[in-house]
Amino acid sequence: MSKPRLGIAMIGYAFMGRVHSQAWRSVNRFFDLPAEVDKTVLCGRSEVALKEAAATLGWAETATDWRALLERDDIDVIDICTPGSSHAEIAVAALEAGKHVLCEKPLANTLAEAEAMTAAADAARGRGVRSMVGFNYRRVPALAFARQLIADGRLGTIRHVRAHYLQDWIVDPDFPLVWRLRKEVAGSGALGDIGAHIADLAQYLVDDHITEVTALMETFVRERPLAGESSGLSASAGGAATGEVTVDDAALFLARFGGGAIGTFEATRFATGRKNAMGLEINGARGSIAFDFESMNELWFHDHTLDPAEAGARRILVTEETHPYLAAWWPPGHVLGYEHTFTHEMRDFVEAVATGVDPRPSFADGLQVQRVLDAVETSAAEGRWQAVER
Ligand code: SOE
Repeated sequence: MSKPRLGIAMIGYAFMGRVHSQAWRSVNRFFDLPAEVDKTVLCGRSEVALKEAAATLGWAETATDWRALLERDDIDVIDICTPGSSHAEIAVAALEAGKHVLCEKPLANTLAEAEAMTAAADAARGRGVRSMVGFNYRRVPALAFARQLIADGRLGTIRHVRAHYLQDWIVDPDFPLVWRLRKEVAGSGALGDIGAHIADLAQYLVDDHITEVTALMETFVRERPLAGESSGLSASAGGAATGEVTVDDAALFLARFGGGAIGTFEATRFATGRKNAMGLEINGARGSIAFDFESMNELWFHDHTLDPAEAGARRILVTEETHPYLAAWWPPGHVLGYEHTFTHEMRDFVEAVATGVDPRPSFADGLQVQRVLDAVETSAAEGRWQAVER
């Protein structure tokens, strides 16, 4: 008997659009799911670029008007892969039209937008309409396994969470003023783009909420060359074609968790030499875990209950078929990559939609992250501890 089908319309086809396309293409090839996805429509603004992208990424049709997609009966899911400035408008309209929504992180550019999106998701849930925010790193097998270890009590009471996300792609002051460096499009800089990932992951792994923060944010390079025609920015009068950077280059914050743990968080695009170094170390009374995305198939685990003569952190290669998601892939030791985390994300989303349950992270989870980001910005601006509202 043929399986139910889910028509996908994806809005945006840059980095996230490309990796989502790969995930939509592979999810039913590697996971036996209760529904099959069709890559039905790729939606964007530029007709020519769109058609090339649809051919390359394997989408059946193209569209330049996302609102028209909400009227189509052959579209079941709206996959939002656009910059944060359009997340709220698209997601709220799609949910109200009865479309399931997968929205890239961060959920929104402002707390108000995230609250509106969460309210729309709550209302839509009552009509069986599902929504999820794309914190893909939750689906790194080593991190899903770490969460299991923590949930099983193997670390005991959590004392410390130490998280960083280190990149260096804008260290060169001549790197142009792309959309990620403009507040009106991105909402914030390193904080919302990569700080959101570690704020979500830390809370997810320890199953606890950040309750207050104190923060420092910095913008090292405040003027950059305009990013060309696509920037939509006009050259400054008379001078060289430069524009103002209106977001943070780096954000650091200390945090308290509701259960008593304390945390240190660093998100920066100026960690010269570190390309996508997202890492965490979590210390508990009975043990610790440590992870670095640049070695994403490995988890370091220290069991403090062992005889000190035999204790110490050991490297677990998270590629056994008993590890999360691994049964779908290769034999032990044949490691996975960044793209697989998105296939896992689509797996969980499709299964949830097809079986009528709410996927995680929900928009409410995304709102909690947005509240942390908002508190970090307030704290950095006012130089004091800031509570994270619930
Ligand atoms: C930032 O450059 C970025 O592309 C993030 O936006 C993604 O969420 C992260 O997975 C990789 O780095």
